[in-house]
Amino acid sequence: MIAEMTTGDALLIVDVQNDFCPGGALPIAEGDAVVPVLNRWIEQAAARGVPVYASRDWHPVGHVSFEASGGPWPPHCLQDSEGARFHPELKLPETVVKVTKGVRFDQDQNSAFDQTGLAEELRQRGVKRLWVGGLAEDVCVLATVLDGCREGFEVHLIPDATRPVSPEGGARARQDMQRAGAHGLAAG
Ligand code: VGL
Ligand code: ZN
Repeated sequence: MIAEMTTGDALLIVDVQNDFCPGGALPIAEGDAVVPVLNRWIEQAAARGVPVYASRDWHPVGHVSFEASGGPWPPHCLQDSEGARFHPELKLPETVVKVTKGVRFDQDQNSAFDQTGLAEELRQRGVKRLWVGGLAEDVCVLATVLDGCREGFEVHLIPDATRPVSPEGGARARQDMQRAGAHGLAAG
């Protein structure tokens, strides 16, 4: 699949941050297992001149998505914290474009496209096809893939480069992504 990356493609890495990996504030089982897989994709992207985008969850103190504010999640990815840093073994290129989200006081932004201008940026760079991996498969990867399809990109999930918060959520997310027209998902 990696061999298919070519001009007009972009690699979009969603929220591969310490807090979503084992030992973090909102750990996803095997979250860190996506890192070596994504490193191979990053290497291939560099070899083929394919741009790399990396989104990050970047919450203010007391964010609306935190339990104490009535949200579903424990505090995580606080701006400038160790937990908000990209996984230390993720080999992001110097040319990586970071997409910061989750900064609003009044609402969460699960999708990397949500009020970030990312769709416009990608179109301006001539991107037509997106290869997506990262965390979590049933939260921010799902929302990003659905928005990417809606925005008219040909979206390919990299199945071994993502992990869900829950297995059931992951199964539902794969169905939803497939229905939306995303590629890379096994039939059924
Ligand atoms: C995410 C839960 C809360 C994610 C972000 O990146 O998937 N999950 N905030
Ligand atoms: Zn969050």
